[in-house]
Amino acid sequence: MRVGGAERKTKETEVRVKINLDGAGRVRVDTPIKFFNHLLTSFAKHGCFDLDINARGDFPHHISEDTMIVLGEAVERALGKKAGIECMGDAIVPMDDALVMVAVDLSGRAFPDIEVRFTKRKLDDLSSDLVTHLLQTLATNGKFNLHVKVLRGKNDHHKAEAIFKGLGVALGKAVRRAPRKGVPSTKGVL
Ligand SMILES: [Mn+2]
Repeated sequence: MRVGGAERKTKETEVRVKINLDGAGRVRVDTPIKFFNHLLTSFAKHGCFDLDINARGDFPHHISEDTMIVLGEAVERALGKKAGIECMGDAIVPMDDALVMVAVDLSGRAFPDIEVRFTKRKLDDLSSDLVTHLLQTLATNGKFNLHVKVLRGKNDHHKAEAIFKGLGVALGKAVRRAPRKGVPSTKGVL
């Protein structure tokens, strides 16, 4: 089982994350931001990860951002040396009117490219401007390439949920074991 855990305690927030990449979608996400919990639960469910998150703090921006920092670190720890995995993964995910593309490469290089626009300021209790910020934070701290593009869609809730489902599917594919690949780079090291 590839399990990674990380913690962070500052004057603003206290966050604990544990992820099992070889899990079965057993999820317990406990933050004060309901819509954020919903997005992370979708992510873990569709990646078939076991995910245990507990986060508290002062403001939703700090709590959600620090959770993504710690989640990125936990994913990186769970991956270890990354030998014998697919390394790349992608997903095109519809959710009614929304259609979203997500692609990841667990390259060790932090490179987020997130293209989404929301019409509403809030996604229930999460500020919509945080979605891009949170995805950037995850890719930066997990040290992977993350491309997200919303191809179609009107409903903001559907767009956001399709992104996090796609993130789960794409990351789930990227971490899948591929023993014949060895180290998944022509450099011989990642
Ligand atoms: Mn911030």
